[in-house]
Amino acid sequence: SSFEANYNLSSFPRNFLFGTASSSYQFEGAYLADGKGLSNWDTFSHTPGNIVDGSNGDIAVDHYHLYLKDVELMEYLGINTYRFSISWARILPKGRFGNVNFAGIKHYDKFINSLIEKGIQPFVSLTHYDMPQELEDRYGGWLSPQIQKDFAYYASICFKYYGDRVKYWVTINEPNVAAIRGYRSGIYPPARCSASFGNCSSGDSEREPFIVAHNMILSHSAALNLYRSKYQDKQKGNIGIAINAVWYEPFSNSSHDKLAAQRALSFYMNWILDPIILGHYPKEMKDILGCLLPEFSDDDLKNGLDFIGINHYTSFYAKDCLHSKCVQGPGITKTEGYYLRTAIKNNIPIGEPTAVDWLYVYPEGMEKTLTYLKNRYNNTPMFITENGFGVMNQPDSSIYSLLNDDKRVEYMTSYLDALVSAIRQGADVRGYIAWSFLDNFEWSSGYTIRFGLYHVDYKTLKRTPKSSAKWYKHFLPHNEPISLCNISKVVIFVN
Ligand code: PNW
Repeated sequence: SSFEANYNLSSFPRNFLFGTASSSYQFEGAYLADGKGLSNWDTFSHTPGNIVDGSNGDIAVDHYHLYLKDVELMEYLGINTYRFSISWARILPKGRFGNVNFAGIKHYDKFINSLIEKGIQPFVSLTHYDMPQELEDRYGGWLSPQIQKDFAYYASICFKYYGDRVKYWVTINEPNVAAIRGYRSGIYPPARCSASFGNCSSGDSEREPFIVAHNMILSHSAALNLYRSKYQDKQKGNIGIAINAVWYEPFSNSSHDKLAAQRALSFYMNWILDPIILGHYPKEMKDILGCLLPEFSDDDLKNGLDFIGINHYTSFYAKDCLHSKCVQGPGITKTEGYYLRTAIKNNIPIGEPTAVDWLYVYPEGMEKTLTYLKNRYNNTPMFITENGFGVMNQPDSSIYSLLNDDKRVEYMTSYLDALVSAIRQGADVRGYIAWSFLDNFEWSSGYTIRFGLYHVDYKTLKRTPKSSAKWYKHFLPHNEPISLCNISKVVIFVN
């Protein structure tokens, strides 16, 4: 059953950004090249047992070396924005405890210029799950308030060298996912958790995610304050954060399940956005967690953000576990907000299941997330910073079936349709960025899951457009080069 789109290009606002996304560790490879320091993900993926197929991002899709070819593929697509992240350890191999690595500075400088020359706006995250390993070793990374100083220092270097050309900054990618997976379930570095929550016993799953998220929120704030006070007037860019947004439907019409769905949204998405935009943690969290939740002092948060980046893929049901008894399982503790997350109701999944265990196709979730955020945050400008569809790379998957990704096209069409519905209801959405540009290193799943619009042959690193790349190209307008008039100077590095 193929999906009929109720939209076309004219359904989107003028100057709407359309792009594809990536991240440094998942794409770059070159993990020791040109003075780069080790990152937490280098350490983690080099530790046996952490990645399902035993792989790592040492080479990944070698985007570090192949970036000029990749920009040609972007030009073919006709995207007008490209989202990527800077590798912190490439810029500051030892954080603020060592020197700036000018080879790293130069690399992104050249990359940004090559995008601008093709009319593609760089949409840049400062960290996408990665940080110099040095900061983990010295003081425990995000667990320590010291990280705020490191992050602000790193941000200032990026603003200084790239801010003349980068008009969209994301401080931190998915603080909620990084906190939960790094410190509750322990499936991402630094792999900390309590034994009852995961496969480790090094941490405290009930406390650490909240400490870490708190330091991330304060780090966002520190970088943002710096940008506002020293750079924004001159550079005229926008700065925001990208959260992972799962939509939650109440499991039933009962008021308890409706409240459970509210808690689920608050314990995941509003956890990060409420403090930044409204100045305090969600009430549901304070009521349940009490003093487990750190507190802000009066002048910690004041400037908020310019836009909300939304990484949205999927939806679940939330079932109450506060008043009703739930069978022991993930999600139902105090720490997690006393709700059971399930995709199945009366044997029927919330949407079509996919090869990715957390991904169900439920386009309504896109529309509902956007209208919910519009209402909660006074229609702050929003970008979909990620949305995409993954398939399993079976050992016997034929290249034919991987290239003919009609399911991905159907997924994107239906989610764009839902996005247009939200715009028609007044949501201020300014861009849509698909995850992902190329197949890449999918974290703990290694290379077993493919999210790309382009197929990558991991032996030859050859990129081939899938049906989805051709469909996206066909849909997008012909690209106009960005006028260089507004850019103070295009720095071409002589080092
Ligand atoms: C994102 N969920 O993470 C990441 O930002 C990307 O780096 C990653 O490759 C991509 O999704 C695909 O997995 C997610 O629970 C984390 O719905 C959690 C969820 C979705 C995406």
